[in-house]
This record gives sequence, structure tokens and C-alpha cells, in this order.
Amino acid sequence: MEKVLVTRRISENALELIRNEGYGLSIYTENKDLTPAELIKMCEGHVGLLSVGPNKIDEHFLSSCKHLKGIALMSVGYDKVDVNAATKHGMPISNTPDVLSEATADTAFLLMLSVARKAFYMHKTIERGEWGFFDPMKNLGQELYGKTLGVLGLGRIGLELAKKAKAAYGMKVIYHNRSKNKNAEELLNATYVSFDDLLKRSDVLSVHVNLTEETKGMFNLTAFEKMKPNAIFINTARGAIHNEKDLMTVLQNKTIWGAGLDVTNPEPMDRNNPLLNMENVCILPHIGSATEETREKMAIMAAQNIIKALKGEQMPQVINPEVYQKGLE
Ligand code: 8YV
Repeated sequence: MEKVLVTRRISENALELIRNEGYGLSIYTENKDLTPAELIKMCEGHVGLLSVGPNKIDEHFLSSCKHLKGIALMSVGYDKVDVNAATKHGMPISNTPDVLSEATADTAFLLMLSVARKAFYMHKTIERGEWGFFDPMKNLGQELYGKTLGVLGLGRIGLELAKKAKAAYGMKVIYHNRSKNKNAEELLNATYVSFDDLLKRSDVLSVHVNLTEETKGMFNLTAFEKMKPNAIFINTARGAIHNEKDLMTVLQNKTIWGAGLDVTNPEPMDRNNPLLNMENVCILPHIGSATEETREKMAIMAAQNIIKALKGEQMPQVINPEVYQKGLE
């Protein structure tokens, strides 16, 4: 019986789909990430990999696992994958776009409002017994009504956030992308601006780009220093897109007003990280897509993709469709 390796516990319905197609399953359930060597070893005897979590799919892995017919990621991000190497090896790889856009945009929205009202810090003050005398000049946040939301990467998730921000607070939307998003411009009256203008004009700046060599460390001191003193920085994409030391500096110096992060570098974040105790900072443990509904849809999508790969058919959400063209290795 041909078998699929699944690297985390996932929805039973998704596993059932795979079993119903006549494939066997191995499910790695330990609460620790697999090392590259362990992952390679574990893939032995399997024809499909359903990869959940931060597994590195690089040249070494791909040349050691040529027996796999396909790899389905249960994530939209594929920064752990060397796509060129996969294509060179003729290995189809799929991701899970669209199904997590709303949940992830909700997380960005949650952070935006939580930072604006210092919500996480306020919670801590109660725990510390500091909810005392009423001072009308204390605990003041800021409002979002009519302010400007800047989106870096107005794609699927960025668009969902922009829709919510416009509907809830009448926020003006500006964005910076590699190419213009005409649909968003019509739908939201969004304005395309340069990256520099995005930094200078945003009251809230939310990041929705992939982690690539180009976006790595894009938010450094130089970038943060162009932002407004009332600006809120939100990152629900990947932690390595902002430089944490520089973010700390601009928050301490009040160069920007606050930050909301669902992603850090490294993950998990150290529990003693001083950012966790800052008044205008809200941090979540990478729960962008973590709802029952969305994780179910992601698991089903990944299962459907791996089934297709095993049948020798095109994976619907393939990220390297070039592998299906003839003439490759
Ligand atoms: C996942 C994510 O939780 O989809 C992504 O890119 O970051 C999250 O939705 C995580 O990657 C699990 O594999």
C-alpha cells in the first residue's frame, strides 16, 4: 500500500479523504519539530508528504527524497521551500491559499485594534493589581476612524484586511505591491504608492508579503524612521520581514506608536523578550489561521492536493506548475 507521511496532527476528515482513496498514513504526533535528517528518514517508505509546520524542503531534502511523488504544504507561505530546486527535481509542491485569508486578516484586524487600545497591556495591569484610582488622562489609546491603512502586499489577505478596515472605520487604503491591484483600487478606492510613501503616510501599516530575499529585514531602522510618530506596525506575515532590534529601538524612542505581531523571529519567541512588556505592543503566537473552520479547510485542501499528486494528476494549488511541462529532469 502506498503511504503518505503527515508531519502533525490534522483534521480527521482530511485524513479520511486520503484513506478513502486507498492510501496508508503515517502521522508524526510528537510535540517537537523534526530535524532535516529525521524528516528524510521518516519519508522512507512513503510516496507523499503532507508537510505541516516549518519543515525545510531544500536541495538536500529533495535529492534524498526522489521517491516522493509530491509534497502538499498545509500553509500559504512557502518560504521554507527552495522552489527552484523542487522544479529542477520535477517535484510538484502545493500550498493552501485563499482558505485562510479571512482568518489571517481577522488576526491583523484584532492586533490593529488591540494595539490602538493597548489591550494586552491593560489586561496585564489588572493581573498586577494596578486597576486602582480612575485617572481620565491614563490608559489612553487612539482611534482608527478615518485614518489611513497602508498595506504592503495587497493580495488575498491584505485585501480582506482592507475591506474590514474600510467597512468598520472608514479607513483610507493605500498600498504598495510589485504590481498594481486594479480590483482593489475599484473595490476600495485604494491608492497605489511607493514604499517610501507607504511608510510616510500610513497610520497603520500592515505587512502581507511573502518572506523572500527581497522582503527579509525590509522593516529596519531606516524604514521605521520614515514612519509617523502615531503609526502602528502590524506583521502577520513572517517575523524575518522586520528587524526586531530596530523595532524595539523605534518603540522605545517613540519614533512609532506601537506594534502588533503574530510572527516573530525566531519562533517561538523567548518568554523574557522585553517587547512582551511594552505598553503599545501586542504579540500573538502565530495564530493567524488558527480557527477550527480555517484549519479544517487547510487540511482538506492539502489532502486533496496530495491525493492528486499520488494519482499522477496536477495538484490544484501547485506553486511550481512548470513541473508539469515536459522535458524537465
Ligand atoms: C500556518 C502560516 O499556521 O499559512 C501560513 O503560511 O503561516 C500559517 O497559516 C503555519 O504555517 C502552519 O504550517
